[in-house]
Amino acid sequence: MSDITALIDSVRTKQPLVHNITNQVVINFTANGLYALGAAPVMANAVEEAKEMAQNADALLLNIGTLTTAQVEAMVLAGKSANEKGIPVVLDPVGVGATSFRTEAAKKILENVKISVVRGNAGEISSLAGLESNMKGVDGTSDEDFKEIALAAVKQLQVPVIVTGKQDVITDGNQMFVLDNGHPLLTKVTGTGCLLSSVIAAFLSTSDSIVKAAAGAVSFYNIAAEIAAEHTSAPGSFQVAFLDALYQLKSNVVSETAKIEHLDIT
Ligand code: ATP
Ligand code: TZP
Ligand code: MG
Ligand code: MG
Repeated sequence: MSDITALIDSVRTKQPLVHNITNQVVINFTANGLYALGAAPVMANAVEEAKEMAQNADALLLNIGTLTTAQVEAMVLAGKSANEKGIPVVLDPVGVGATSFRTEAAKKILENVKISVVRGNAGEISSLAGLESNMKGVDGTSDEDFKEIALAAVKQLQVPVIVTGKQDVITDGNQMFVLDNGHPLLTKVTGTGCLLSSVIAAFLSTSDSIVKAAAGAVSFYNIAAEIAAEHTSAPGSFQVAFLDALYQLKSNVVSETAKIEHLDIT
């Protein structure tokens, strides 16, 4: 897709500020990843400032990975504020289905905030769609086909959905992208899904098409992982090489390397 080049260039020119309300595991990695690719991070969790910070941002990321009751309140306040401003809001429903607290929190956020896109692994998205899911903590799988899971979730939630894994499926119910880049080492470093959701938020802030921006973001991210894996085969050095690749990866290389299948499903 040739417009991926323009999309990546516009993110790097605009340097969008992503307001992250995210989990304690991935705060540092997320901030460094956003800086590396050319965006900017701010982490602000407090109920007292969530609304105001969202007004300063270009995109909002809500991630339920290490949730507290106060954080759910902050997410709803920030989400409503982002909706008023008209900036994109990405929901990463980490571990949804693993506990009823997470499931109720995700439901509350989806009921109160207009979410631009939900991104999760197959288990998480299956759980939101009301399908069978196998959650092992925050890692989730499903025996269902990723395309079916994504379409069931869009139908259930009425929100565009991204299911990530070996392949990635992005759909709003009208168009579908099936992506085939990436590397298994991404699953050996915690927070790679969480950072991806923040990267998608950054990309959404520079585009009118949610599904196209998401396809560009996921392709960019997964090609950076492929390049990082050319330099190492172990998780610790991969994490460092991956941040470097996010920084160095040229937009035209992404266009040339992206494996994207576009399906019209209307
Ligand atoms: P989990 O909680 O199971 O780790 P997650 O939220 O971290 O899930 P993943 O589905 O692991 O999210 O996706 C994170 C990134 O890793 C995505 O860019 C995805 O495309 C990529 N990815 C995941 N599994 C593979 C794989 N087996 N091969 C290639 N890329 C993968
Ligand atoms: N536990 C709660 S949040 C979290 C863990 C391990 C990080 C999950 O990150 P990701 O990106 O979903 O692998
Ligand atoms: Mg992961
Ligand atoms: Mg995750």
